[in-house]
Amino acid sequence: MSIANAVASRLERRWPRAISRLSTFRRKPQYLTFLLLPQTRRWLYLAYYFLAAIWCRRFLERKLMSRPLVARVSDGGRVRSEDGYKLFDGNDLPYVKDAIQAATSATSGFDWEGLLDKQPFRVSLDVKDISDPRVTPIFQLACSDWLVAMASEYIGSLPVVNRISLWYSPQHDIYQKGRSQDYHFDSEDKRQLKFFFFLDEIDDRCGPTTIIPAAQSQAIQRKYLAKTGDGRRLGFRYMDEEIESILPDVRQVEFVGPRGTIGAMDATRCLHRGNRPPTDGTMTGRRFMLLIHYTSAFSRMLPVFHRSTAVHLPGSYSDEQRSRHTEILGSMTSFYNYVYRQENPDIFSDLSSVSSNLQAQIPVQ
Ligand SMILES: O=C(O)CCC(=O)C(=O)O
Ligand SMILES: [Fe+2]
Repeated sequence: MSIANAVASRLERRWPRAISRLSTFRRKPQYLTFLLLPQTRRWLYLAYYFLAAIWCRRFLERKLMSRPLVARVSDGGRVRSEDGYKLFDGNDLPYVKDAIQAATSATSGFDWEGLLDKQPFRVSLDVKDISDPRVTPIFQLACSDWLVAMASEYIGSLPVVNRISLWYSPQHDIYQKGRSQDYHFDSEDKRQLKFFFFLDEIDDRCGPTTIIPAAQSQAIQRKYLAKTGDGRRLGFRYMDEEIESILPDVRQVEFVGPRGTIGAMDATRCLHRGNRPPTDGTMTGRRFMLLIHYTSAFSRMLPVFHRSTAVHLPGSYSDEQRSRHTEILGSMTSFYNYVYRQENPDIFSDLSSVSSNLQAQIPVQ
């Protein structure tokens, strides 16, 4: 073995994640902000302003495009900055019922349990085939006025969809420390919103997503950092007892409710965890949700070039609606077309290790 190989394999054993990021960067340099920057709040801001500066015209356009939508968001209908989350009934909101129906019927008879050997407590199935008419109502929901308005108002400009997926967790009693079952922050963007649409009822015994409001979450991070020197990197896991000792009056909000309930959270600003069995062991049921995840168009997840692809949803739409589809879904589509599909195994494929393509999995009836 040459010296260079020996060094490379030693580095790989020591810092496997860092090395695979570097080798992915060599092949996909457009993802420099995603692959190379440390995952701290400060770097999320820097990545955002770096991409916004490079794309300053698009940045202004996206701010302007969001204005008329944002003007329609009522005070009671917005995600407040100090909360960073909102739990509400979606049953009467446009497109929600159709999307829920589409998600349920597209996956009826689907072998969820068959995917569970990879991650025993959660399977996620990406909804990514823009041309599949069975899931068009889900894409229409993702582009709908009320939802895009809510996300724009919170994120600060016309957002993009980062990912749409179906999350299925069986009735289980598995708790693995250090996973998303423990409190953590995510790091996709300085602000982001994940909308969970409940496909079944979720109660406090089926591992609901549990959130600490943004203002309290930030205080916990600051205090924890001051006390231990740890937790600057987003992704750090906080134990429940540590949180309760740092902030005895901490509020822990559970995303529970009947089918059609919507839970929205900013996973960067709110500590959150989920899918944890109750302490006495028995779960009352499975958890089944549709996730529509928005970030800004300048998040560290997005590339510096090849940023968007025109989206043609099946059906007839006005020019204005078509351009909305591309503004919102174009970067997700571009990612799946040009990056995810490439054969070389790399960091992008393990981002979605348990996800599978709906199209490939479900036979067309
Ligand atoms: O509810 C869960 O399973 C945790 C979710 C989570 O960590 C996330 O959506 O970022
Ligand atoms: Fe998370």
